[in-house]
Order: sequence, then C-alpha cells, then structure tokens
Amino acid sequence: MKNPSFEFSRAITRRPAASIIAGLRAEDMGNPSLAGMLAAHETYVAALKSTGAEVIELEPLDDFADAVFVEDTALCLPQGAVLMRPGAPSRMGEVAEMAPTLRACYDDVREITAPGHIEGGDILVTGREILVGRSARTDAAGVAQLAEIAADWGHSLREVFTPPGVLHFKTDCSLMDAETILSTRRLSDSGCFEGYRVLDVAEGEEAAANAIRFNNLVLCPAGFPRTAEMLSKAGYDVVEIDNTDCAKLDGGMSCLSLRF
Ligand code: CIR
Repeated sequence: MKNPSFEFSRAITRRPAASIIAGLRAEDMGNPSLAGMLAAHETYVAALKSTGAEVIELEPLDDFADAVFVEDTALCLPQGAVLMRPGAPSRMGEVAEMAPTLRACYDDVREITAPGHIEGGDILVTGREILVGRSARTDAAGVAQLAEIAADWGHSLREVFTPPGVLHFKTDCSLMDAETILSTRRLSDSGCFEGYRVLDVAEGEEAAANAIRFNNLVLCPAGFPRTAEMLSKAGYDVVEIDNTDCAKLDGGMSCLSLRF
C-alpha cells in the first residue's frame, strides 16, 4: 500500500505568469526573471512526471502574481481536499481559481472560512500526524477549523510554531519519509519534531530545508552541496532544481505543487 505522506499518483502545478515580477517578498532581492522561472518550472514538472505520476498543469493566472505557488491554496489528503484561506490578502482569490480542479479530483472538498486563515505552506503531513505552524499567514482560528476537518477524516493535528521572520513552517522543513524530517537547526531546536528522525540541513544552507519527497525522488533546490550530499549518503535519490528566481519571492520546492 502507498504511504500517503510521500507516495503520490498526482500533482497539480500552475505555470508562472508574466505578473510574477509583482510577487510578494519579505525582502527585495530584485525581480525574478519569467524566462528563468519557466525553465526551472519545466524541469520541476519533468522530475515529478519521471516518477510515474500524472501532473495536472494549470494555465498561468496573470491576475494573481503568486499563483504559481499552488501549495498555499489547499491541503490534499487521501480522504478529501481542504481549500485554504490565505493570510495574504492579495492571494485570497487564488483559492477560487484552484477549487474547480480539486472538485474534479475529489468527492469531498471542504473549506476554511472567515475569520480563519491558513496557507498550505504551513502544513506538514507526516506518516503519523498533521503539523500546522502558526505564522504571520496562519492563525489559531484557521488551525482550529482544520483540526475539526482532519479529525473527521481520522487524522490528528498538532499546532506548532513557524520561527519568527520565516514565511511558512515548511520554509524550514520537509518530510523525507514517514518518520524522517529534514529541518533547519533553528526549527528542530524548538523540539517540535520529538520522536521523529531529524536530519538538519548543513549550517549556512538553511534554504535547502524546503525540499519535497515525491515518490522515489527528493527534489532539492540547487546550490546546497553539503545538504545534497548528506541526503544522498542517507540513501535518498536527490534531484537538484534551480530555485534562483523562485527564491526571490520566498518560494521553494514544496510551494510549486499540490501532491496527492
Ligand atoms: C508569498 O509570499 O506568498 C509567495 N511570494 C511565496 C509563497 C511560497 N509558498 C510556500 O512556501 N508554500
């Protein structure tokens, strides 16, 4: 049987639009290049497909600069999907754009409603529970709503905290297998992964923590050789993807797809 925390038959992605240069960012490091984003996106989608999964590739949405970061719009679980309610006002409309695709894939689609806020980047589904990091984008009301839905579907949910100044919980961690989490030291030191096997990214390579395990592969941002080597030595099949342009908008490997 598949392990639903890292073995998937489908993914949803959305090609970046020309409006990507207006994407949100915590710190201005210059605009991303659309050509660069498109090239990296193509490599990313090809890597997902190479595992045998079907990738539903959605059209660019010029009205929403951050729409390429589809992960934030929903949570996909084996029992159903939950439409999120982003804490970034400019991103709220992305959810309605994603909803029809999820309704076509799932019989049961629930919604986070006002006043709660949650973005998918704050949710880590492991082999045993759902961890949700409160952040500037995800609040207690949103987490409480998601906990009820998760309980209905037989999942336990634990509220944790995203480190201050970090965009999303998964900016700093990723699931490598049902029991193993790749993390920054600043997050693992908080104790939130007690009972798991934790692999800390190499010092100075904190941006490597946003990776994804997708079937047999681990997709990692390129340019973090010590972390990539550590993962290879631990037995993971690592594929490095150029994340230069995405990183200018605080995006990484997990943000670019919904996986189920
Ligand atoms: C934002 O600030 O919302 C986007 N520029 C980046 C979103 C990254 N998403 C993610 O980590 N799940």
